[in-house]
Amino acid sequence: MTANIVRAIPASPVAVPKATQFRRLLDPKELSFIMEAHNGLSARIVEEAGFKGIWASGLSISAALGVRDNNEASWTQVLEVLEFMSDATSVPILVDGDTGYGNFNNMRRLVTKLSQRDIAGVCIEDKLFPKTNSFIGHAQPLADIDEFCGKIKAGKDSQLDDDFSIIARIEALISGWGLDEALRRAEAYHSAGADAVLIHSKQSTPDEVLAFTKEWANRCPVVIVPTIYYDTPTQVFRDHEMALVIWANHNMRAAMQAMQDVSAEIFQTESLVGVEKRIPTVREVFRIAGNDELAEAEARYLPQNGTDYRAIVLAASRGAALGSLTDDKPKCMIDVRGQPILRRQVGMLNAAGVRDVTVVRGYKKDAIDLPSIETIDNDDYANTGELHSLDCARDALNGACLISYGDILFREHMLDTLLRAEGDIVIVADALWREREQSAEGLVRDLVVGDRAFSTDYLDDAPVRLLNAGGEIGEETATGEWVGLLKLSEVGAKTVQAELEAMKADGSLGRGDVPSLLSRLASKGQDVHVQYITGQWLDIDDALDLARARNLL
Ligand code: SPV
Ligand code: MG
Repeated sequence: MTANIVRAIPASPVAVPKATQFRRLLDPKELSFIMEAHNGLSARIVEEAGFKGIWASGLSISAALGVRDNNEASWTQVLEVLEFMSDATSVPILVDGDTGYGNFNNMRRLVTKLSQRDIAGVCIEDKLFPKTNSFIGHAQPLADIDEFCGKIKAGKDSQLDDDFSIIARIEALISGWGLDEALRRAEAYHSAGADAVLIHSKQSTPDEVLAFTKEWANRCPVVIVPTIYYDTPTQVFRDHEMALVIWANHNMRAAMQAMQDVSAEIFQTESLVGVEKRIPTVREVFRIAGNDELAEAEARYLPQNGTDYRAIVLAASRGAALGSLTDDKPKCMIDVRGQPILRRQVGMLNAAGVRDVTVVRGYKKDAIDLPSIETIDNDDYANTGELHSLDCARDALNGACLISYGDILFREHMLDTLLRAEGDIVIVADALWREREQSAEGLVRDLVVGDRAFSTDYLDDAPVRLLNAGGEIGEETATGEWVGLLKLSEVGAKTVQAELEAMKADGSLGRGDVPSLLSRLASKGQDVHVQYITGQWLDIDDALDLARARNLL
């Protein structure tokens, strides 16, 4: 049994085995239906539609592989398709096994392999290998009854699950041998161990099938394929106590029509416009493929790195201390060695795996026109502060994320260190802040106080907790300077969201800055970790900073 397979639609741990589920569908007391599928996608669609079982049609699998229904696909190629179908679904699959791909010996191997792949049952037809589809030509030769019974017995002796089903398909009506021959064969196959008989017909009325079921009187369950007598009301099948109806090829035919239409239209119009709205979205493709499960698994099993984070860059302010350099653009767009500061930062984020970058714009917003960023506007930037900008980006603040000022430059290792740091809220602070030259007059540094100062001790890697942050901190008590970059886990982002709401409620949000939010969190006992760095970053506040930036780079 393939109990360990990871399914995109996981089977419930207490799921009834597929072979047992299928056996229940063969109970004549209630008419059941199985629907054709021919690959993993169509199998999953059948299950999602509500069907309790799947018909792995030989005709459809062949057609989907671009070959004829004449055993042109080898049985192992069919087995490969079945494995995808079985892994993609949790309802049982009945396989169209054609004639068993050879004699009793081929049948033995087939049944064992199907059982190993968690296929619930196989239907074999009493014709000769290589088979031809029953709806082609007339009077195809039938298998010798005894030889076919031997095949059924060999199959039953080879199944690995007691509930695996072998269904004997009787072609006597289709080949023109009549009702008596069909009944004779049904009796023989039943005695040989078949779990059900499939009585096939290519008449446009159900009469001969109904005549068979009446005579047969449910000595074992009856399965039908009403492809040609499709307009028979389903109640008729119920009234005749049939067990199972196979809707045999309708997904393959529907897909063909859809593909023919869409290919013709795109070819003729040389455009996608006419079809885009009437076909499933790419997002729907991801959904049905089970991408959500993969995302959850990645969060569980992959080491955390930048790809789990998005970034919110606060870049709404002008940066007036830079004078005329900011006449036509915000300071984050000032060129430093051939690139705007923000472009450098976004490049750094992208290189660390953070692809999803949202920039909050305000002053001269149209100048922020970098490719591959999302933008959100704080149009009230002149009267509001950083926290209002952050609040504008609250939709992006709904999972693991980095928050960065738009005017800072740093080296790659700083981002790596931050991404590796533990904690739901982690801020980066420069322990060597005293060595940095003071920025322009009147510009306040974002000093912070951690519960421990930076240590050069190799063994000291316990997290440092933030005690306080913000403008009022004296230089004597500060242990670092916040560089304008922090990291939030999903939980941390929720905490920050909640604090923003609280600040909105008490009126302190509007002009608030990030340090004021951090100090509120710290004072409430919230764990905010401080990741110390030692220089090698800068924020661009004035012309002197710009000169330093050139040296840093
Ligand atoms: C199939 O679906 O391949 C079948 C059923 O064998 S039928 O085509 O109706 O014979
Ligand atoms: Mg077939």
